[in-house]
Amino acid sequence: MTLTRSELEAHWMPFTGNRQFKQQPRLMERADGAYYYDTEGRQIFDGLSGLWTCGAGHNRPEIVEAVSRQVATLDYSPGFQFGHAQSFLLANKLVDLTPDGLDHVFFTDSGSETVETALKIARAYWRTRGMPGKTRFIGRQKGYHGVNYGGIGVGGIGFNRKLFGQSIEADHIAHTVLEENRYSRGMPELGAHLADEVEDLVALHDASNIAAVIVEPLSGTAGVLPPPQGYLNRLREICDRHQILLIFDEVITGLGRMGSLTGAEEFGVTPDLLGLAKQITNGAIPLGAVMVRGEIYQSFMDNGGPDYMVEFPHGYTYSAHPVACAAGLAALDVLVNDELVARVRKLAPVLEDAVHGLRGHPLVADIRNYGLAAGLSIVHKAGEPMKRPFELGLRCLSKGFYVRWGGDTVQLAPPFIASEQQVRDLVAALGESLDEID
Ligand code: PXG
Ligand code: PLP
Repeated sequence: MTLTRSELEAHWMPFTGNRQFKQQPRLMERADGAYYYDTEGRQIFDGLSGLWTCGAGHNRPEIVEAVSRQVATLDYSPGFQFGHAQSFLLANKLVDLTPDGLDHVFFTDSGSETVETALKIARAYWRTRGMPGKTRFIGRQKGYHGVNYGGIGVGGIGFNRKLFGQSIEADHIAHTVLEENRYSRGMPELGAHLADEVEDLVALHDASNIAAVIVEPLSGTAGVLPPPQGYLNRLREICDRHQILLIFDEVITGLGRMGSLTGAEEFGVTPDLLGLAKQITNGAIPLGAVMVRGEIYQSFMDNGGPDYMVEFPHGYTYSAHPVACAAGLAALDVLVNDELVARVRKLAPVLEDAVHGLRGHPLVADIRNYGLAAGLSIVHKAGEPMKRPFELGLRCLSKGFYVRWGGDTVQLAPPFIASEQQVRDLVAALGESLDEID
């Protein structure tokens, strides 16, 4: 189906140049496995797994069936004061798949809600412990934690904040992109010391005023920034020393992309709260989750008053939506049964070798990768800093490859089910596109 120019007007599209899009729309019609098919009948390789969501490939029959069955059986059930079995089964599965100690799950509908929920749990937890002064948050430059007010407060991408005025107050430690680490394969060597900036903020505010540090173990949106060796361990030590909670936002890194079930597992550091979304349903239905350490949950239970009282006044109409939970159960079964995490580990060196083959191109300023994710920084065009990545995206599309562009970066995150040849072809299309722009 094609739409006229006027039919495109009403929908104000998210994170999109609406004026350009509506002149030159890019409309997907259907998808299958690692491919999209657009309204012009083009086959397009999905080089970002949707928006980092669809690692198991599109339209998985197991997920389609589970969703269809659930929507026809129990389409909705009140999430407050009532329950249904799927959410408990899914919570148990998530507890099994994530590091020991993360024993409870609070469901949300997106990554942004996951972040807001984690921030609220952190502050409220300290109140349950009799430390109401611990309210400040520490985020990181270049961090992306969704688009709601808490998330942009702790987030560190100026473009996503500057229009919106006052948010929650937060300090930001330095990002981990260092000149000396350019073209690192996997975790860069230098930069663990950057975690020590948390100590400076403790000296400034005192730990009695700080609730939590929140980071993405690997920053995705900012252009795939893997953590420097030892950095996350150092953050964990500092947080422990000062009784500050550590939150990992694993909306992108969670559930396979890093070559382990979580970034926490891959990098060997367990946070107090761990946020998931995206891959949790393989993108089929919106769902997010906050994984919570046992002691935190218990503190709410112990301080909740009479047992009919609500211990945590928080939740969304669609928290633990039955159809989303059914999708989640099916998607996690696919992830485990098809051994997709092992598949990521196998493909990661293929992507690494291919993408680092673009080093030396005059328009490439840096290349980074980890697991099945890679980011390239593109040399700015004088006066038009974000133009080249956009042009690259369109060039790749014309060759039948979808990649993500944003800021001064281009990102690749192919589906876990991709073949080695498909991964090489994706990078080759990007290489050709680099040759075609000025
Ligand atoms: N935290 C992190 C670490 C994320 O990557 C969110 C929170 C917010 O999730 P929702 O579901 O509210 O969008 C995200 C989302 C991209 C891209 O291409 C990344 C995200 C979303 C859309 C595009 O880098 N990250
Ligand atoms: N606004 C109004 C007027 C509402 O009644 C509700 C929920 O009942 C919300 C916002 C929040 O919606 P949700 O629970 O889907 O986040």
